[in-house]
Amino acid sequence: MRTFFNVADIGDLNQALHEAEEVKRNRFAYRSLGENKTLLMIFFNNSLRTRLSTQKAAMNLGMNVIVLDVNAGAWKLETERGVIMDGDKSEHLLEAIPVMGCYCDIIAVRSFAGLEDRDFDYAETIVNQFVKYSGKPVVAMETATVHPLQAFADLITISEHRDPAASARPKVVLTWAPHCRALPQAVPNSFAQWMNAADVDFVITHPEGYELDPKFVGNARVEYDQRKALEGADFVYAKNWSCPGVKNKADYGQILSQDRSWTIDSEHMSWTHNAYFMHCLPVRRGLIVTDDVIESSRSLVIPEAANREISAQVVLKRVLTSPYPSEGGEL
Ligand code: AN0
Ligand code: CP
Repeated sequence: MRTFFNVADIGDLNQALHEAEEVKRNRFAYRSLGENKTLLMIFFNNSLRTRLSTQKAAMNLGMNVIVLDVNAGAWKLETERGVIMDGDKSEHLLEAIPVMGCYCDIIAVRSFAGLEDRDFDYAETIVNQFVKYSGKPVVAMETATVHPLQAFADLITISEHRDPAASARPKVVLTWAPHCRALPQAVPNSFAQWMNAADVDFVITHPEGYELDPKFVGNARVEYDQRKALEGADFVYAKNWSCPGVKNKADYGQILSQDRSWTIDSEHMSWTHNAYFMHCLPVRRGLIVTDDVIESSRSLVIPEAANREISAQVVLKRVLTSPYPSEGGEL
């Protein structure tokens, strides 16, 4: 595996889940794999979980890790080609990326959607330049449109908590929930992509106008009535996202609704099949979910975060063991 962006990059999901189980049982079994190898983690945006869990995963594999917060200490980077750089940006991404590539064996990048220009974001303009110009394998730590380390950790968490005695596939519901700031679509996009590939019955619910990009929705059932969607759910995955601009490009990145009736509270959970509550974190209590639900015994938010170490370790292990240079292209 040379790049990690999409569910297809990980191949067979049962095999990946099996590997996750193995890593979790003995996370120090592959310490020599990463010897004298360096992971460079580049952050254009804030992070708690991704930063800590990916670094921990690399250390479990015996890797050296360098972390760079681009906005706290590096030169301000120009991302557009062809501009006269007479503003506040001292360096161009086109030099910075190959320079970063010189110092590492794997580059992991976090670069959120700007939410201003849909085409720029959905073309993955920033991360694709890392693929093109770094000369190194690239791992997404949330790009403009995907957050696969999170989706993989969520899948691991679901497979650990699904009822092994149940004959039917578990019903997993991705529900939009209100928020006060415009957030990217990367988390719901990847969650949908991974759930579509997994052995689950997957439903998406959101208010009108929040339709995710069809390439991520795939064959998932979309139900606009949140109550109907939640009925019989085994897993409720809440997340806010801003308008993906599918129906109306001009609305891209906008907040179209702040409807608090979508906030997950105990009444919402009572409609489900005693479902587990999931969220990738960070979460705003009172907007996305009420205190009692997130603190309940059915809340999986901490196990999900714990599994970020496992998903990252499986991914890094695979990159370290795959022939290099090899397959894998732009997003
Ligand atoms: C980010 C998002 O919604 O994409 C990161 C989530 C992992 N969340 C915020 O910016 C609050
Ligand atoms: N879930 C997640 O990616 O969290 P951070 O933004 O804190 O890394």
